[in-house]
Amino acid sequence: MKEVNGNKQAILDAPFVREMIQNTYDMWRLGWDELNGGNISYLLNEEEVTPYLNKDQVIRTIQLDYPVTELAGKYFIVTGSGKYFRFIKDDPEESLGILRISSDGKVVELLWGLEGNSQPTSELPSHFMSHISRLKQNPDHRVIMHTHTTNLIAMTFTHELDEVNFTRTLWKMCTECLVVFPEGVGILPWMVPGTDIIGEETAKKMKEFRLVIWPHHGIFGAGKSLAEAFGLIETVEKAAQIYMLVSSHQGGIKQDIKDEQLRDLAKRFAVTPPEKYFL
Ligand code: 2HA
Ligand code: ZN
Repeated sequence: MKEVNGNKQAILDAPFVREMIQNTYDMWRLGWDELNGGNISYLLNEEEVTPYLNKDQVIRTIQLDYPVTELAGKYFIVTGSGKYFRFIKDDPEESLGILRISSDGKVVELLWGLEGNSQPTSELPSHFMSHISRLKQNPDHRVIMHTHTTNLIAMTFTHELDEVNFTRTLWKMCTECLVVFPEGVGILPWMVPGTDIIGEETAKKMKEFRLVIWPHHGIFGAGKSLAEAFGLIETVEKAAQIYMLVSSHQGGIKQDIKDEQLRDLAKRFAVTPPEKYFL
């Protein structure tokens, strides 16, 4: 669709398409997204998409089994169901889709991509419900990212799944963690993925947290940009990696960051973690 001068620009050069390709490939390279694991949805402004497509030309509609009236008229670029992050760069038109939520919130209108009758991510309920939650917290919110971070998944087997204790452990693994996610991390019980119920539970946690852990599965991250959502997840995964390293070390942990040092950090970096994290 390369047309210039008043016509549509090549959509594969759109910054949001380039960013989706770059992020999904980086996520695969980090070992987070094996096979078809992981999914992303990225809220776009109408002005961002209209240079690249005719917004009145709906390719097909896809029924939602839960209405998302709060998102009516909003545009998203999403990853497709069953697509391999490793190969999105080779086949973006099949692997990615630009959608608009209909005015009644009951269907999504496909405007570009998901060729070959591809479907949007199986985790669409969790994504849309989480967007609704995060937009209420922050009008600049734009991205929901789900991925299978290796060390974090490992940690959900060996660490108790209490949100306060889990957060405290992560904070103590790398000095800057508390500054990056001062609100802590939310944790769901193990649940079947791809369902409305896990979507509702994830979205409830997203009122308080930008990071929600699905034990033995992976993580949901939210951000104002792909870079921010990725960076949050990357930071938690790094802390989890250090936890797995130190807890498998024969000598065990000999010293760590103390609570009063966490308080000093919060003060220095002007973040206000909830008091529940300080024992
Ligand atoms: O296969 O990660 O949770 C995509 C997923 C589902
Ligand atoms: Zn998953």
